Amino acid sequence: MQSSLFVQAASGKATSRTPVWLMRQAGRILPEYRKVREKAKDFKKLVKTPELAAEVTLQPVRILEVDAAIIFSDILVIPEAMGLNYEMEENKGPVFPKKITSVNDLRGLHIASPEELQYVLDAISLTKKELNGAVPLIGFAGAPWTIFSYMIEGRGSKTFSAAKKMLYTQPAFSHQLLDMITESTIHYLKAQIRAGADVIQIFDSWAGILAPHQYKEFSLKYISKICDAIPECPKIVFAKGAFFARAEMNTMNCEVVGLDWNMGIAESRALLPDKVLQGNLDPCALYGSREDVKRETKKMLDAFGPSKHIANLGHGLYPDTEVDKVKCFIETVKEHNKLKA
Ligand code: 1CP
Repeated sequence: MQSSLFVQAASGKATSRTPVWLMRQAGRILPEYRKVREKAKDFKKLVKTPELAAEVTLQPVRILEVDAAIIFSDILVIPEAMGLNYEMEENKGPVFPKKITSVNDLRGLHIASPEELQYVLDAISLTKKELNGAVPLIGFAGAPWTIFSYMIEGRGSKTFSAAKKMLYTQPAFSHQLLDMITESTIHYLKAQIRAGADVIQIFDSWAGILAPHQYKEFSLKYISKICDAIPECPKIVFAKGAFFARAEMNTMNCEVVGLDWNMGIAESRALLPDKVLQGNLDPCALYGSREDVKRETKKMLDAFGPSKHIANLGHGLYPDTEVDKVKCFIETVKEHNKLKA
């Protein structure tokens, strides 16, 4: 797998063309996914059944012909393994029946051991076997700050004000919980790599709601700790909305930095000269016509240039995106670069 286009690019090496994959490539945009999802009845059953998780991981490789697979799971498996159970409400998203409200609640939590997430590791081993070297497999975890936010809020939120309140009112407790999540995540990611993950991505989906000084203290510090602890494979850090932290991210121990669509490409190159960049087409650009998709994709590719780039969206695919437009995005990336080679 070291020789694959995607791993080469993620390691900072030159490639014959830009590799492409999409965040949330496995999921509701594919009718084939919805069928398996119906069979599994609920989301957690799908995540916890390695055969089904492997099947939906492979679907975008087969149907969309992306250059990498990402293991089908969720970032919320970590809080669950630490002792905080979540439920996935149909068409609503994740909900924690019990949430963390004070330091007393830490008594019910522990640092997760990889055995508690054996179902993910089994899904990774099985997927690797079935991929049979076709494309590499990405393992992933949420960044400690994003996981912390869900554990405090108990669900998604527009402002995450309860989680932010904790940082202001109980910083010592916040650090204690962030440390536990970080330790759990390091063990978990290392186990994913042992099970076969070729590259890992850290999702900091709620990075952008913090002020820069808080982001440095309560998020970047912990992402750095994870990156420092994992020399085994290339690491991608995607911190949605953290445009203010790009200069700091250039010194972090990761090979790739993911950009969202708000982050200017030329400006990001200047702030992150040592990193491979991943991204960053607005997922809404895929609502346009095929011509629109081609034009927007080429514009993005030209702005990044032919090297040190992994093509992706600036965040996950929206569920109502047409499969044909996603294919158009992928084909454009593959062809545009071939013309240049
Ligand atoms: O009905 C369904 O099938 C549930 C929808 C769904 C899916 C397909 C959820 C619920 N999670 C997933 C899978 C998933 N989640 C993957 C693997 C699929 C792939 O990428 O191809 C990954 C990488 C995630 C990661 C994840 N889960 C993130 C980080 C990435 C991001 O989009 O920012 C986050 C924030 C979550 C939490 C979560 N899980 C599901 C939802 C709807 C949410 C977001 C809730 C919110 O808005 O706060």
